[in-house]
Amino acid sequence: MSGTSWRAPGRVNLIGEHTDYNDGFCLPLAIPQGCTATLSALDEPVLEVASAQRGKPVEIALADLRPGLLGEDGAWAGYAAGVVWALAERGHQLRGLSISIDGDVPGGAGLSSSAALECSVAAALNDLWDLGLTRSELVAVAREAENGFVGAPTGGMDQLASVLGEQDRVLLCDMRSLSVEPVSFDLEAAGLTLLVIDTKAPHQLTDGLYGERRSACEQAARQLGVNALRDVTLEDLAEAMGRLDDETLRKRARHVITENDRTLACADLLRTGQLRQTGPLLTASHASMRDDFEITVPEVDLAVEVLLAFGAFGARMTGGGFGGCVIALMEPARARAGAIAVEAAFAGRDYTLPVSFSVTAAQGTHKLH
Ligand code: GAF
Repeated sequence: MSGTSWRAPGRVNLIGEHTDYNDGFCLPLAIPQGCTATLSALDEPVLEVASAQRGKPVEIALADLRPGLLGEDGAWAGYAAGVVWALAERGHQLRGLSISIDGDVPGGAGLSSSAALECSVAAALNDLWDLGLTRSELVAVAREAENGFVGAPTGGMDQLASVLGEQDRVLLCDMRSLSVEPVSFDLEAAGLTLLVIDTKAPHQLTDGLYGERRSACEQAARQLGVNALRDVTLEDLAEAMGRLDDETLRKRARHVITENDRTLACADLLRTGQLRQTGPLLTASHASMRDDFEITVPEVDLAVEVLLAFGAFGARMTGGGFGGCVIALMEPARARAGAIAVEAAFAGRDYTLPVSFSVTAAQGTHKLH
């Protein structure tokens, strides 16, 4: 049976959190961890999804494919099935299909295991069915799977990073125009490590908290009379704060407005090779997520605090929040000691032990064979 195999990466977001659905800016990098999707045609009009990390494969009659079809047990397969559904919604003719996935992005850690899955399947299907979709269309299809089929109201950064990622580059993403500028991020040349601590505090984007933050931002934009919070700049911050009638809305909006500014400032530093100097912006981003956007948890705050005490130039939570991973920009010689210190601090509080590793900026979605 002839088939095709594509690999799509997870991502770390260097800075620019919860800005994507506000039409703002973010600065993600694709990471070496990812998902491989191997697809082949089936004669029967069914979709089979199997995963090396899961038990029983899921089988769906193509005629039945619709959001809400998969129960809790099969929910993991929804990210793959959702891509097939999104293509049908765009008018593509469905054919019998077997999808086999194998991934090494830790799930629920805020590193976009779901986008890696969606993007690997979208790219492989584009190839298998010879659909001729552009990379931007792949991003859109993967995002439609997540928003329309899985039902997670996410903003599109993750799929953009997974498809367009480049080695030793971060992507400055303008989430209004969806334009992407690759910016140099050569950690080795700068003598730095990007340490990731998976705090193991679980995060879930389909639960209400992410959607709640998104609604608050939309409400703040409406009160300010702008299309999206992207339209409020740092110069307008004080005036905007005065016009919002509620303290929670003021905090949510302040995070997004200042975060957009920090993201652009970070890209400016990287363009001139000042990688180390981005540290204070990362740490300020964390404080804003903790105090204004209120999406951090004690495990994440503790990891940031310990890493800064161990010489990190900057540290912050990455991803949607309410748990997940912390990143820290460090000298390689200090990273190991920092990771051990975080473990010790977690043990002292009876938290689940974290897992640490370093990442570099890796290639985006590509064909394996
Ligand atoms: C999650 C979402 F999927 C992204 O769209 C983005 O909003 C991110 O959280 C927060 O920056 O990864």
